[in-house]
Amino acid sequence: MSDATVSPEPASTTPTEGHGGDHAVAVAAAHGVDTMFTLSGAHVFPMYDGAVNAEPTMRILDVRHEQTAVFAAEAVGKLTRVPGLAVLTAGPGVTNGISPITQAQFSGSPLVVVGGRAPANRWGMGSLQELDHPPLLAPVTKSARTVDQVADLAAAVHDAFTLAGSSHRGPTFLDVPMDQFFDKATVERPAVGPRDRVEPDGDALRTVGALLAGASRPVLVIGTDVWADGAEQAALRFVEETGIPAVTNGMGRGVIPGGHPLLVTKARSKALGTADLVVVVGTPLDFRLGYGVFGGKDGAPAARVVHLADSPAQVSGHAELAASASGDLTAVLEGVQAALESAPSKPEWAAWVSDLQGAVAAAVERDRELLQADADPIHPARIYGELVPRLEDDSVVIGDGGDFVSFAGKFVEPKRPGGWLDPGPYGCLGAGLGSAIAARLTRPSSQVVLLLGDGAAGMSLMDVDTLVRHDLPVVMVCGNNSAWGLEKQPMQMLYGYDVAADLAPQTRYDEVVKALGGGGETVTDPREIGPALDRAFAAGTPYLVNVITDVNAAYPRNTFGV
Ligand SMILES: Cc1ncc(C[n+]2csc(CCOP(=O)(O)OP(=O)(O)O)c2C)c(N)n1
Ligand SMILES: [Mg+2]
Repeated sequence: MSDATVSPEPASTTPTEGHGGDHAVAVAAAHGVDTMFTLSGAHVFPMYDGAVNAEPTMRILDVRHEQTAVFAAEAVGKLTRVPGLAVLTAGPGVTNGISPITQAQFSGSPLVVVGGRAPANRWGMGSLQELDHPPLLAPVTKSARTVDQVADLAAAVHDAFTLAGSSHRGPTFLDVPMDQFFDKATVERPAVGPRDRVEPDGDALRTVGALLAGASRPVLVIGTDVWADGAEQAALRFVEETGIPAVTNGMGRGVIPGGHPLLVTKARSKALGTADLVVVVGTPLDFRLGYGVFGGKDGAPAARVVHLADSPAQVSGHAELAASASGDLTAVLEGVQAALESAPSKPEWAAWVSDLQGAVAAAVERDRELLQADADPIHPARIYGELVPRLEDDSVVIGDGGDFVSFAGKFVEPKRPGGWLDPGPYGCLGAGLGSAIAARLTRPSSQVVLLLGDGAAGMSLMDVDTLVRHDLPVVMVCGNNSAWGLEKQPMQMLYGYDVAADLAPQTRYDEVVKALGGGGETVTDPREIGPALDRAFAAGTPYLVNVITDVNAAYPRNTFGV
């Protein structure tokens, strides 16, 4: 899988004979796909036959639960910015994929899902797994359709990839009746061209430039779509050349490298609370950003808000905006920068920046104590105190869990973009193993670290079997507080008691991994975390470090996301 936005190989434009799977695989390959993620089912056998007979063959990565197949394909889309491909059998295969498909819709991840479907010539007679999928999928995809004729399949797959990979990105779904899938047709396979880029409106960019030129305490918020749209270099230039302080979230993390003097994520609350202008680029103004209401902290007036998005429909409809612009995000950022630089007066932000840098330094100092905590039982922060210094610049870090992953968000500041995967605004537990499979495949020489809450671990750990069968070594770290911690603490706060929040004490998830053919160990002494991580990185097999942590060391949060 290449990190490309344009297919390297146009498909053949001379008519080609083949069954449905041959055509679908050829078109997917022309769009840059080299792996399909799947779990077996006869309804989709033509896809496998197409993959086996393709030249070159397409890799079939078979998993133990369809959610893992779709989470893996979604993560391929996030990591490579080429839509990932999941192939799900009819009925339960498709319905098992619905949560991760929805997650892709919420995160704007490019993803194509091909489903099997009961045969058309028996429709209504009650054949096995006969379910009409598109009505279920329509609300959570960019498009969901049945391809009724094998002769239409190549064009339909082409459309599905084009739509999934175009701003604002997201999942597309199609299913194919079994009798048509196995049938043959001679068709022209569509050629794949470069992706359309939408030019932003020049006046809108000039308005944003003027607002910035008049601001005394601006902040730039950089979100997932900056990475997804390939605008990470434009964003870094914007920050470095204008001197604006920046906060990152989602896959925007790493666009401004950890430790950069203009990265003020660690002083986020002060930055967003006392700014006079907040420019948000490439992420919705949702609960993660206080619904787009900024300023007001320590007596500061409300901030003006600018929303820059990859497409018009992404511009916030609920927030009160001083200005907005949409289109190709490189063009948006370059246009705003040019407008700012040609403004008659140069804004002076140095004092504001140094104020925020002071707050960052204070936060780093406060964090130091937690990161070195030698409490017994182990404080989860200590795990990050040991992990972060061991991370290489190109590592891929994946979070799947509650509080344990919130701590990761606080302490892990990626050095490069495209190396941080979290569930995004849908917040679906269970993405971990699928994401790790995708990361290992697409970043073969990088460290891949999967951070698992013990609750989240239970949702996908069986797919360690997939890591083992396909020889995909990753390091898993389980923050094992024997509870659904992120739910236990709020329930205690609201009711003074909790139910349905405890898990069995100190479960040996490392033994589960060993039973499936990987390695692992349990750690109860904080001094043993570092050496255990070293063994995990050196193992060359899937390896889980099961760290028993303090259930009372809850993440200090001030919002439950509603
Ligand atoms: C599929 C799904 N089910 C339930 C939830 C609700 N939920 C959010 S965080 C959380 C607790 C996670 O526990 P764990 O993975 O052990 O992490 P911890 O908070 O204990 O660190 C739960 C149940 C969810 N987000 N997704
Ligand atoms: Mg837990």
